[in-house]
Amino acid sequence: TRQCEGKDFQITRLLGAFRSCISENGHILLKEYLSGWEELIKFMDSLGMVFGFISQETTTKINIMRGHLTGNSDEYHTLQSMVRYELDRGLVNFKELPQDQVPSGCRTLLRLHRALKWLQLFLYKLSTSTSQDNTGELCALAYEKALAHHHSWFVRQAAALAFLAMPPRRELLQVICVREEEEAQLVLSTAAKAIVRVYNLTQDVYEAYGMLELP
Ligand code: 1PW
Repeated sequence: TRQCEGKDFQITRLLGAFRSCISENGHILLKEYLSGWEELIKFMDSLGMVFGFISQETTTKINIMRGHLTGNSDEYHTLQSMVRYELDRGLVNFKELPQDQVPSGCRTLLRLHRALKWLQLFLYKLSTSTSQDNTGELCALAYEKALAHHHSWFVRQAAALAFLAMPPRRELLQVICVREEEEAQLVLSTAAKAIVRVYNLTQDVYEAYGMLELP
């Protein structure tokens, strides 16, 4: 069994990161946002090899963002400052990019943002689920609703395979480090609510700048 300490995935850490990534004036702090994603990677990795591809793809996106943050920590301090910076410099990539160029922060974060909707729906479904529910099915439903239409056929097949191999609910709750049913419901719905706030604030920014469809 898992120890639920130290380097293992902890949902409280995920919650902490997605809570603290909202600044007082409602801006999204990128460093905290990315640390939430890093915790999520640990979650996916503890679900086994079949999540390897999804986890790898996510890591690639996080590394692109880290690259931007490293060179220009002021410009990439918040989502809002990043959008302003990349727009001012013409760095957003409103058109398809040549393979050898580093994708923009706006374009890369949009991928993570869309995936966050999936996670949020999944956590919500899990919070209202019972011992009879199949976690893979819940995950697949959330994916179909939130994310599948943004993905290629190939990626959708890989996702479908991963869902088939999702651990049963009891085991999954252990991965999340909750033992009691009531605790599980509370922790999961709290996390889903925290993520929905981050999602909505981010969505507003992308919408305001007409950037919801960056290629
Ligand atoms: C069980 C918990 C589920 C929570 C998962 C949240 C992570 C979701 C990441 C999805 C990644 C799927 C594979 C990636 C495919 C890429 O094609 C896609 N990337 C993302 C992050 O959606 C689009 O990137 P691209 O190809 O336009 O550069």
